[in-house]
Parts: sequence; structure tokens; C-alpha cells
Amino acid sequence: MRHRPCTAYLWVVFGSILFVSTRAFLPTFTAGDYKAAAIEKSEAGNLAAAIEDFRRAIQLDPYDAVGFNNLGVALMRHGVETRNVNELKESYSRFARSMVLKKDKNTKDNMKLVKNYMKSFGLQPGSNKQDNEDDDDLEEWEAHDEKKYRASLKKRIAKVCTNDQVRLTVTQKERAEGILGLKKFKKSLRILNLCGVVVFERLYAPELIKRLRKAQAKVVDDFLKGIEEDIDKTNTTSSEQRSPGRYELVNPLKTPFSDESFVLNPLLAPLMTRVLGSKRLEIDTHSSVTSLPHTPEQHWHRDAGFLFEHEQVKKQLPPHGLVIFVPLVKVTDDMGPTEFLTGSHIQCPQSEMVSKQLGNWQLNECDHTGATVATPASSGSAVIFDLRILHRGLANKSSKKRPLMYMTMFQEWFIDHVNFNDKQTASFDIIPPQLKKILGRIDNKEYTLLLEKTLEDLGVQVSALQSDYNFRKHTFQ
Ligand SMILES: O=C(O)CCC(=O)C(=O)O
Repeated sequence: MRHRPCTAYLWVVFGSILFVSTRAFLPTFTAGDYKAAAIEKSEAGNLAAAIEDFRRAIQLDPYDAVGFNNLGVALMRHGVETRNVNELKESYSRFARSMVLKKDKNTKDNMKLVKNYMKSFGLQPGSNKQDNEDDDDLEEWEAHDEKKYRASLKKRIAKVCTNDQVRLTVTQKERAEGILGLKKFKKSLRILNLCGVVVFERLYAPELIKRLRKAQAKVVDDFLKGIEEDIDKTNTTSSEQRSPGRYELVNPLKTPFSDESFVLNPLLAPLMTRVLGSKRLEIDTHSSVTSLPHTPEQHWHRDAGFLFEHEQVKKQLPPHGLVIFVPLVKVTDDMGPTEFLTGSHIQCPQSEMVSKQLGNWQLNECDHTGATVATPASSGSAVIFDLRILHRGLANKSSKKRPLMYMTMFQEWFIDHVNFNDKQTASFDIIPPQLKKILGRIDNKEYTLLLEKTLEDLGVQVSALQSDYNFRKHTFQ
């Protein structure tokens, strides 16, 4: 029996028929089309028209570093020709945006060039110190004297990683335009790199949060009903008790959980690619964590630890993943927000480890680590943290549930072996202990094959359950 197509699927088909037929009548211009047209116009000497097209290109692709650089060059040339200082100023800021998206020597040279033009016109560019500062604090790592570097790191963490400073508010304009102001973007990079956590207040549209809240509440209610009937259903493939009264539940891959505005929000995507140092990212966990009323605090933990010993790499590597928590209700202090030990995502030599007293906990952590920060936040905020940071959920002392969406964005090569373990076949139990690790991954594939075979034996047409699109063979994206 062929699997009955669901309504969502029919909408996709209908949508694409509509799209194909409208496309036949209405030419759709891509960012690439506008860029190509702009280059032609620029070569023909019509810089003003080229600027218009470059502007359209970056509107369509606001994360294209080359697009911003192109626009900067056109503005610089036109600004010099017409002695238009506003165009020179704008050119400088377009280069700056391009550098935030991708550091590039040519763009840096262009910045110097336009700075010189501006000076010759009597203008002082980049008077804001922060704009000119390198946003990557950790780049200093290589050219340092280890002792001096640690002392300065400790000072900077103590100064910057405070409750107030790790928070940034997203404006309505930024939400509507889908892009953060340059200064805010740079600040968020600095904070996330240095402190290991950053909070964007009210990042998501209230309408999306409303739908997520409703859908998530149903997942929680169904789960709670299920464990009331059978307590063995607590830890399954799609649920896990994280600490007493705190449950992580996997979300179904359907709207609103899979909406683009949630999984690939334009305000966050550039930060993710910049901090992780790659565009090849994958969501690994898409779930929620709910702490029930009157539940205790959680243990301090890292979602995933460091990949290598500090002595092996001697530098801070980019994270293997970032986590995004999204409160679905206003999380106040008494509802038990998540608490972080700032700077604990940055590795240090063994000799720099000290004993730290964190509440009732005595932990061995790097001396440079700073204050703990708790992250109460309004609904629809995004609490973003490095997978390696030490954190815990605080006690929910209130009489309300505290639901957070929980999404992890991983480097494509990283496999999380800790949270939500893969399923193994029953025969895995008789594999000798010394071979379990090396055979675990292929045994998990075996488990899928076994399920397919079992379904086929029961008369289910397994191919009808599968996508026809062999994604990973078709694309390296
Ligand atoms: O509940 C929280 O605030 C944090 C949960 C958490 O960190 C976890 O379950 O891994």
C-alpha cells in the first residue's frame, strides 16, 4: 500500500506548480542577475545605475560579502567623481559590513583607500572605536606570551561578561528587515567569542512564538499524559529527563517547528556561520526543554566538551556547535532561567586550572573564567551559547511551566554521542566490549536496515516512506 500523501505535501506540489507557472510570466531577478547587470553598467561607465543594481543585489542577499564590497567600490568611485561625501561615508560602511561577513585583504585595502579619500575631503571616518576594533578577541591567541594573554583574557571576561552586557535587544526595524545593525552584529560576535553566551532579546516575531508555544504545549501535554500511564516512557528516542522535573522532548519535523523563520532565521544565520567558521552547518537537535513548576536546579554540565587536549592544539578552536534556547514564555528569575559560567568555553593549559566554588558545587575550571550569568528573558528571545560552555538550568520555584525551544547548530562533521543516544541492534549486546566503540556506528545503520526489513515482512512498502531525493549525493551544500 502506498503511503497516502499528507496535505502538507500536496501544498508543496500545488505551490511549486503555481510557482513554475507564475515564473513563466514574471521574470524573477536574483541577486546574481543584479550583480551581473551592475557590473555591465559599471563597465559602460554608468556608475549611478550600477549602484542601484548593487543595492538590489545586497537586498536580495544581505550576507554576500562580495556584494557589499562591490557596492562599496561603486560608491567610492562615484563619490570621488562627484565629490559626494555621503557616498564615501556609505562606501566605508559597506566595506565594513563586507568585512564582518568575511575578512578579505582586498576589502581591507578598499577601506584604507576610502579612508584616505575621506580624509582628503576633510572627513574623519570610523570615529567609533568599536567599529574599527578587530571583532575576534581570540585572534590574539597566536601572537602572544601565554601568561600575558591569560591575564588579559581574565580581565576582559571580568569586564565584559556581566548580566547586562551579554544582552542585546533586537529592534522592530531589525526584525522587519531581517538584518542586525552592524555594530550590534559585531558586538554579538565579541560577546559570544569571549563570554560563550549572548542573549538577543525579542529576536523572533511574536506571531511565530505564539504558534510554537501552542504546538510545544501539545508535545509536553501528550508526553506527561504518556508517562502518567507508563513511567517507562520517560526516556525514549524522542524524550529524555534532563534532571528531576526537567524534560527534553523532540519536536516533530513540521510547521511551525520547521518554519524557515525559525530554523534559518536571517538575524541569526550570519552569526552562526561566522562563529562556527563554516557555512556547512546542520541542525542536530530540535527539541524543547521544559522544567515543571517547583523543580530543583540542574547539575552543572557541558553539552559537549572540548575535542582535543589544550596541550595538543594550544589554541582556541571554533566551536563544534552552538545551541539556541528560545523561551516560549517570559522567563523570570524565579522560573529558573539557564545559568552560565562565562569564559568556560575557552580552553587553558592544565596548569591554569583552579578550584571554583559555584553554589554548592566545587569545580575544577580555568582561572580566566568569569562570573556566572543567569539569562531570564522575554518570550521569543534567543539565548545562544557555545556547546562547550558550562551551564545548568536553575530551579523553577514558580507555579508555572518554563518551556524553552532547544536547537543545536552543528558543524556537519560533528556527531553528538552524548545527548539522545543512537539506537543499537539487540545483537550489539553480544559484541565484545573492546569492539563496541569501533562497530557502534555501523551497528546503528544495521538497526535501520533491520527496521526496514521488519516492516517489509509485515507488508509495508518501505520505499513509499522514503524521499526520492538523494540529498547528500546531489549536493555538497
Ligand atoms: O533547563 C535549562 O535551563 C537548561 C537545560 C540544559 O542545559 C540541558 O538539559 O542540557
